[in-house]
Amino acid sequence: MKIYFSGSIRGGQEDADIYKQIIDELKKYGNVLTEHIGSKIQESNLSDEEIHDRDLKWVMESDVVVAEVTTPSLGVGYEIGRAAEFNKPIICLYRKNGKKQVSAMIAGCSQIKSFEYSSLEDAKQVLNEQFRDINKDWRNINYLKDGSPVQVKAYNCLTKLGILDSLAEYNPTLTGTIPIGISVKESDLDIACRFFDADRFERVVESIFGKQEGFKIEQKEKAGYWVVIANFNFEGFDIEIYGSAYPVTAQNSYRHMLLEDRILKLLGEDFNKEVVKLKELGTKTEPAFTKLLKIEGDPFSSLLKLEAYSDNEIKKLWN
Ligand code: 6IA
Repeated sequence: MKIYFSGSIRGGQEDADIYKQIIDELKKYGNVLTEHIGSKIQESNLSDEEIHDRDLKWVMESDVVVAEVTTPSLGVGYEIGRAAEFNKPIICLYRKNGKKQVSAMIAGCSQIKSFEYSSLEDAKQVLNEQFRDINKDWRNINYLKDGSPVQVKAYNCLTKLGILDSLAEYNPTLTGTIPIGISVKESDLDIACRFFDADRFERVVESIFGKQEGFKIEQKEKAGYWVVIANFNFEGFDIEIYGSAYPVTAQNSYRHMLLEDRILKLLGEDFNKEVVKLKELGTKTEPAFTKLLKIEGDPFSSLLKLEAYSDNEIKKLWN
Protein backbone atom coordinates (compact mmCIF):
# COMPACT_ATOMS: atom_id res chain seq x y z
CA MET A 1 0.00 0.00 0.00
CA LYS A 2 1.44 3.33 -1.09
CA ILE A 3 0.41 6.29 1.04
CA TYR A 4 0.80 9.91 0.01
CA PHE A 5 0.96 12.14 3.06
CA SER A 6 0.25 15.79 2.38
CA GLY A 7 1.02 18.62 4.80
CA SER A 8 1.78 22.30 4.60
CA ILE A 9 5.27 23.51 3.61
CA ARG A 10 5.16 27.05 2.23
CA GLY A 11 1.77 27.45 3.88
CA GLY A 12 3.66 27.27 7.20
CA GLN A 13 5.64 24.50 8.85
CA GLU A 14 4.57 24.96 12.50
CA ASP A 15 3.00 21.48 12.52
CA ALA A 16 5.97 19.57 11.09
CA ASP A 17 6.37 17.59 14.36
CA ILE A 18 2.74 16.53 14.26
CA TYR A 19 3.13 15.51 10.60
CA LYS A 20 6.09 13.37 11.63
CA GLN A 21 4.07 11.56 14.28
CA ILE A 22 1.23 10.93 11.82
CA ILE A 23 3.72 9.68 9.22
CA ASP A 24 5.23 7.29 11.77
CA GLU A 25 1.75 5.92 12.40
CA LEU A 26 1.03 5.65 8.66
CA LYS A 27 4.14 3.53 8.20
CA LYS A 28 2.25 0.73 9.98
CA TYR A 29 -0.15 0.62 7.04
CA GLY A 30 2.21 0.95 4.12
CA ASN A 31 4.97 2.81 2.39
CA VAL A 32 4.76 6.58 2.95
CA LEU A 33 6.01 8.26 -0.24
CA THR A 34 6.44 11.70 1.32
CA GLU A 35 8.31 11.14 4.56
CA HIS A 36 10.24 14.40 4.09
CA ILE A 37 7.12 16.40 5.07
CA GLY A 38 7.71 15.31 8.67
CA SER A 39 10.80 17.51 8.92
CA LYS A 40 11.15 21.22 8.33
CA ILE A 41 12.17 21.79 4.71
CA GLN A 42 14.29 24.91 4.34
CA GLU A 43 15.57 24.46 0.84
CA SER A 44 15.51 22.13 -2.07
CA ASN A 45 17.82 21.50 -4.98
CA LEU A 46 14.80 20.77 -7.16
CA SER A 47 13.02 23.46 -9.15
CA ASP A 48 9.34 24.13 -8.43
CA GLU A 49 8.47 22.36 -11.67
CA GLU A 50 10.46 19.28 -10.67
CA ILE A 51 8.78 19.23 -7.23
CA HIS A 52 5.33 19.57 -8.81
CA ASP A 53 5.87 16.81 -11.37
CA ARG A 54 7.44 14.39 -8.91
CA ASP A 55 4.77 14.93 -6.25
CA LEU A 56 1.93 14.61 -8.75
CA LYS A 57 3.38 11.35 -10.03
CA TRP A 58 3.42 10.09 -6.42
CA VAL A 59 -0.19 11.18 -5.91
CA MET A 60 -1.16 9.20 -9.02
CA GLU A 61 0.78 6.15 -7.86
CA SER A 62 -0.59 6.20 -4.33
CA ASP A 63 -3.42 3.98 -3.04
CA VAL A 64 -4.58 6.57 -0.55
CA VAL A 65 -3.91 10.23 0.26
CA VAL A 66 -3.82 11.36 3.88
CA ALA A 67 -3.68 15.12 4.45
CA GLU A 68 -3.26 17.14 7.63
CA VAL A 69 -5.18 20.30 6.80
CA THR A 70 -5.10 22.36 10.01
CA THR A 71 -2.61 24.80 8.47
CA PRO A 72 -4.16 26.05 5.21
CA SER A 73 -1.81 25.37 2.29
CA LEU A 74 -2.35 25.92 -1.42
CA GLY A 75 -0.15 22.93 -2.23
CA VAL A 76 -2.12 20.60 0.07
CA GLY A 77 -5.44 21.84 -1.35
CA TYR A 78 -4.14 21.34 -4.88
CA GLU A 79 -2.91 17.81 -4.11
CA ILE A 80 -6.25 16.88 -2.57
CA GLY A 81 -8.09 18.22 -5.62
CA ARG A 82 -5.90 16.25 -8.01
CA ALA A 83 -6.24 13.12 -5.84
CA ALA A 84 -10.04 13.47 -6.02
CA GLU A 85 -9.77 13.73 -9.79
CA PHE A 86 -7.78 10.46 -9.81
CA ASN A 87 -10.45 8.85 -7.56
CA LYS A 88 -8.07 8.20 -4.70
CA PRO A 89 -9.49 7.58 -1.25
CA ILE A 90 -8.72 10.79 0.68
CA ILE A 91 -8.57 11.19 4.44
CA CYS A 92 -8.21 14.68 5.89
CA LEU A 93 -7.28 15.25 9.50
CA TYR A 94 -7.59 18.61 11.23
CA ARG A 95 -7.45 20.09 14.69
CA LYS A 96 -9.79 22.81 15.84
CA ASN A 97 -7.32 25.42 16.93
CA GLY A 98 -9.65 28.40 16.84
CA LYS A 99 -7.68 30.04 14.05
CA LYS A 100 -9.13 28.98 10.73
CA GLN A 101 -11.99 26.70 9.73
CA VAL A 102 -11.30 24.02 7.10
CA SER A 103 -12.31 25.22 3.62
CA ALA A 104 -15.83 24.27 2.50
CA MET A 105 -14.25 22.83 -0.67
CA ILE A 106 -12.56 20.19 1.49
CA ALA A 107 -15.10 19.75 4.29
CA GLY A 108 -17.96 19.74 1.76
CA CYS A 109 -16.53 17.36 -0.83
CA SER A 110 -18.24 13.97 -0.74
CA GLN A 111 -15.12 12.22 -2.04
CA ILE A 112 -13.09 13.39 0.95
CA LYS A 113 -13.48 12.07 4.45
CA SER A 114 -12.62 14.77 6.98
CA PHE A 115 -12.03 14.08 10.66
CA GLU A 116 -11.38 16.42 13.55
CA TYR A 117 -8.90 15.17 16.13
CA SER A 118 -7.45 16.66 19.27
CA SER A 119 -4.73 14.20 20.28
CA LEU A 120 -2.43 11.89 18.41
CA GLU A 121 -4.38 9.00 19.94
CA ASP A 122 -7.57 10.30 18.24
CA ALA A 123 -5.77 10.55 14.92
CA LYS A 124 -4.41 7.00 15.29
CA GLN A 125 -7.90 5.70 15.96
CA VAL A 126 -9.31 7.44 12.88
CA LEU A 127 -6.53 6.00 10.72
CA ASN A 128 -7.06 2.54 12.15
CA GLU A 129 -10.78 2.63 11.30
CA GLN A 130 -10.23 4.11 7.85
CA PHE A 131 -7.47 1.73 6.75
CA ARG A 132 -9.59 -1.23 7.80
CA ASP A 133 -12.16 -0.12 5.20
CA ILE A 134 -9.63 0.83 2.52
CA ASN A 135 -7.97 -2.58 2.67
CA LYS A 136 -11.13 -4.41 1.66
CA ASP A 137 -11.60 -4.50 -2.09
CA TRP A 138 -15.36 -4.65 -2.67
CA ARG A 139 -14.87 -4.93 -6.43
CA ASN A 140 -13.65 -8.48 -6.04
CA ILE A 141 -16.64 -10.68 -5.14
CA ASN A 142 -14.59 -13.67 -3.97
CA TYR A 143 -15.65 -12.86 -0.40
CA LEU A 144 -19.17 -14.08 -1.33
CA LYS A 145 -17.90 -17.62 -1.95
CA ASP A 146 -17.35 -18.22 1.77
CA GLY A 147 -20.54 -16.47 2.86
CA SER A 148 -24.15 -17.35 3.61
CA PRO A 149 -26.23 -19.50 1.21
CA VAL A 150 -27.69 -16.41 -0.48
CA GLN A 151 -24.20 -14.91 -0.90
CA VAL A 152 -22.94 -18.10 -2.50
CA LYS A 153 -26.00 -18.13 -4.78
CA ALA A 154 -25.32 -14.48 -5.67
CA TYR A 155 -21.69 -15.32 -6.45
CA ASN A 156 -22.74 -18.14 -8.78
CA CYS A 157 -25.34 -15.93 -10.46
CA LEU A 158 -22.93 -13.04 -11.10
CA THR A 159 -20.18 -15.37 -12.29
CA LYS A 160 -22.50 -17.17 -14.69
CA LEU A 161 -23.76 -13.85 -16.01
CA GLY A 162 -20.15 -12.61 -16.37
CA ILE A 163 -21.35 -9.13 -15.57
CA LEU A 164 -18.26 -7.93 -13.72
CA ASP A 165 -16.07 -8.91 -16.65
CA SER A 166 -18.31 -7.64 -19.41
CA LEU A 167 -18.68 -4.23 -17.74
CA ALA A 168 -15.08 -4.14 -16.46
CA GLU A 169 -14.29 -0.76 -18.03
CA TYR A 170 -17.03 0.82 -15.86
CA ASN A 171 -15.58 -0.34 -12.53
CA PRO A 172 -18.64 -2.50 -11.70
CA THR A 173 -19.09 -3.04 -7.97
CA LEU A 174 -21.72 -5.10 -6.20
CA THR A 175 -23.53 -2.95 -3.63
CA GLY A 176 -26.73 -3.32 -1.62
CA THR A 177 -27.53 -5.64 1.27
CA ILE A 178 -26.46 -9.06 -0.02
CA PRO A 179 -22.71 -8.23 0.34
CA ILE A 180 -23.16 -7.17 3.96
CA GLY A 181 -25.38 -10.07 5.02
CA ILE A 182 -28.67 -8.30 5.80
CA SER A 183 -30.61 -9.22 2.69
CA VAL A 184 -34.23 -10.34 2.77
CA LYS A 185 -36.19 -12.39 0.24
CA GLU A 186 -36.83 -9.48 -2.11
CA SER A 187 -33.25 -8.08 -2.06
CA ASP A 188 -31.76 -7.47 -5.47
CA LEU A 189 -28.22 -7.47 -6.77
CA ASP A 190 -27.13 -3.87 -7.37
CA ILE A 191 -24.19 -3.25 -9.66
CA ALA A 192 -22.83 0.29 -9.37
CA CYS A 193 -20.86 1.54 -12.38
CA ARG A 194 -19.13 4.69 -13.46
CA PHE A 195 -19.39 5.90 -17.05
CA PHE A 196 -17.91 8.82 -18.92
CA ASP A 197 -20.57 8.80 -21.64
CA ALA A 198 -24.15 7.95 -20.61
CA ASP A 199 -25.38 7.18 -24.14
CA ARG A 200 -22.53 4.82 -24.86
CA PHE A 201 -22.99 3.09 -21.49
CA GLU A 202 -26.69 2.62 -22.22
CA ARG A 203 -25.92 1.11 -25.62
CA VAL A 204 -23.29 -1.25 -24.18
CA VAL A 205 -25.55 -2.47 -21.35
CA GLU A 206 -28.43 -2.98 -23.75
CA SER A 207 -26.30 -4.87 -26.25
CA ILE A 208 -25.02 -7.27 -23.57
CA PHE A 209 -28.10 -7.78 -21.37
CA GLY A 210 -30.98 -6.60 -23.58
CA LYS A 211 -32.20 -10.18 -24.15
CA GLN A 212 -32.41 -11.05 -20.46
CA GLU A 213 -35.83 -11.65 -18.94
CA GLY A 214 -37.73 -8.46 -18.03
CA PHE A 215 -34.97 -6.19 -19.35
CA LYS A 216 -35.66 -2.47 -19.19
CA ILE A 217 -33.35 0.49 -19.23
CA GLU A 218 -33.80 4.21 -18.69
CA GLN A 219 -31.72 7.34 -18.53
CA LYS A 220 -32.82 10.02 -16.11
CA GLU A 221 -31.63 13.10 -14.34
CA LYS A 222 -30.78 12.85 -10.68
CA ALA A 223 -29.60 15.89 -8.75
CA GLY A 224 -28.28 17.53 -11.90
CA TYR A 225 -26.55 14.40 -13.25
CA TRP A 226 -27.59 11.79 -15.77
CA VAL A 227 -27.86 8.27 -14.50
CA VAL A 228 -28.58 5.07 -16.43
CA ILE A 229 -30.57 2.35 -14.70
CA ALA A 230 -31.13 -1.11 -16.17
CA ASN A 231 -33.13 -3.92 -14.59
CA PHE A 232 -33.63 -7.57 -15.46
CA ASN A 233 -33.97 -11.00 -13.86
CA PHE A 234 -31.40 -13.74 -13.85
CA GLU A 235 -31.37 -17.04 -11.94
CA GLY A 236 -34.02 -15.88 -9.49
CA PHE A 237 -32.36 -12.52 -8.73
CA ASP A 238 -33.53 -9.04 -9.67
CA ILE A 239 -30.45 -7.35 -11.07
CA GLU A 240 -30.07 -3.59 -11.19
CA ILE A 241 -27.22 -1.90 -13.05
CA TYR A 242 -26.81 1.69 -11.92
CA GLY A 243 -24.43 3.88 -13.92
CA SER A 244 -23.44 7.42 -13.05
CA ALA A 245 -20.68 9.85 -13.90
CA TYR A 246 -19.61 9.78 -10.25
CA PRO A 247 -16.80 7.40 -9.28
CA VAL A 248 -18.34 4.31 -7.70
CA THR A 249 -16.66 5.03 -4.36
CA ALA A 250 -18.46 8.40 -4.23
CA GLN A 251 -21.87 6.97 -5.15
CA ASN A 252 -24.45 6.75 -2.40
CA SER A 253 -25.13 3.03 -2.77
CA TYR A 254 -21.44 2.27 -2.23
CA ARG A 255 -21.07 4.71 0.65
CA HIS A 256 -24.22 3.40 2.33
CA MET A 257 -22.98 -0.17 2.02
CA LEU A 258 -19.56 0.56 3.52
CA LEU A 259 -21.05 2.55 6.35
CA GLU A 260 -23.73 -0.05 7.07
CA ASP A 261 -21.12 -2.80 7.06
CA ARG A 262 -19.08 -0.85 9.57
CA ILE A 263 -22.10 -0.20 11.81
CA LEU A 264 -23.19 -3.84 11.67
CA LYS A 265 -19.74 -5.04 12.67
CA LEU A 266 -19.57 -2.50 15.49
CA LEU A 267 -23.01 -3.09 16.95
CA GLY A 268 -23.10 -6.85 16.70
CA GLU A 269 -25.70 -9.57 16.46
CA ASP A 270 -28.62 -7.89 18.31
CA PHE A 271 -28.49 -4.84 16.08
CA ASN A 272 -28.20 -6.98 12.93
CA LYS A 273 -31.32 -8.91 13.95
CA GLU A 274 -33.27 -5.70 14.56
CA VAL A 275 -32.31 -4.38 11.11
CA VAL A 276 -33.40 -7.58 9.40
CA LYS A 277 -36.64 -7.65 11.42
CA LEU A 278 -37.55 -4.12 10.24
CA LYS A 279 -36.62 -4.97 6.67
CA GLU A 280 -38.82 -8.07 6.73
CA LEU A 281 -41.69 -5.82 7.82
CA GLY A 282 -41.12 -3.72 4.69
CA THR A 283 -38.83 -0.93 5.93
CA LYS A 284 -36.06 -0.05 3.47
CA THR A 285 -32.46 -0.48 4.61
CA GLU A 286 -31.38 3.11 5.28
CA PRO A 287 -34.64 4.02 7.10
CA ALA A 288 -34.19 0.88 9.22
CA PHE A 289 -30.73 2.06 10.30
CA THR A 290 -31.79 5.66 11.02
CA LYS A 291 -34.86 4.48 12.91
CA LEU A 292 -32.87 2.16 15.17
CA LEU A 293 -30.11 4.73 15.73
CA LYS A 294 -32.66 7.54 16.22
CA ILE A 295 -31.25 9.76 13.50
CA GLU A 296 -33.60 12.41 12.23
CA GLY A 297 -34.10 13.81 8.74
CA ASP A 298 -34.04 12.16 5.35
CA PRO A 299 -32.68 8.64 6.07
CA PHE A 300 -30.58 8.43 2.90
CA SER A 301 -28.62 11.63 3.43
CA SER A 302 -28.63 11.81 7.23
CA LEU A 303 -27.19 8.30 7.55
CA LEU A 304 -24.12 9.44 5.63
CA LYS A 305 -23.30 11.91 8.40
CA LEU A 306 -22.17 8.89 10.43
CA GLU A 307 -19.19 8.44 8.08
CA ALA A 308 -17.44 11.09 10.13
CA TYR A 309 -18.31 9.47 13.48
CA SER A 310 -15.75 7.46 15.41
CA ASP A 311 -16.52 3.86 16.42
CA ASN A 312 -17.28 5.03 19.95
CA GLU A 313 -19.69 7.69 18.79
CA ILE A 314 -21.57 5.11 16.72
CA LYS A 315 -21.70 2.69 19.66
CA LYS A 316 -23.22 5.42 21.82
CA LEU A 317 -26.11 5.84 19.36
CA TRP A 318 -27.18 2.26 19.96
CA ASN A 319 -26.66 2.13 23.72
O1 6IA B 1 1.83 25.11 -0.68
P1 6IA B 1 2.68 24.27 0.22
O2 6IA B 1 4.12 24.42 0.08
O3 6IA B 1 2.22 24.36 1.67
O4 6IA B 1 2.33 22.78 -0.26
C1 6IA B 1 2.75 21.66 0.47
C2 6IA B 1 2.41 20.37 -0.28
O5 6IA B 1 2.94 20.45 -1.60
C3 6IA B 1 3.04 19.15 0.37
O6 6IA B 1 2.03 18.18 0.64
C4 6IA B 1 4.05 18.62 -0.63
O7 6IA B 1 3.71 17.34 -1.06
C5 6IA B 1 4.03 19.58 -1.80
N1 6IA B 1 5.25 20.38 -1.80
C6 6IA B 1 5.33 21.71 -1.86
N2 6IA B 1 6.63 22.11 -1.82
C7 6IA B 1 7.39 21.03 -1.73
C8 6IA B 1 8.79 20.79 -1.60
N3 6IA B 1 9.68 21.75 -1.53
N4 6IA B 1 9.22 19.53 -1.53
C9 6IA B 1 8.35 18.52 -1.53
N5 6IA B 1 7.02 18.68 -1.63
C10 6IA B 1 6.53 19.91 -1.73
C11 6IA B 1 9.46 23.10 -1.21
C12 6IA B 1 10.83 23.65 -0.97
C13 6IA B 1 10.86 24.98 -0.29
C14 6IA B 1 10.41 25.02 1.12
C15 6IA B 1 12.31 25.44 -0.37
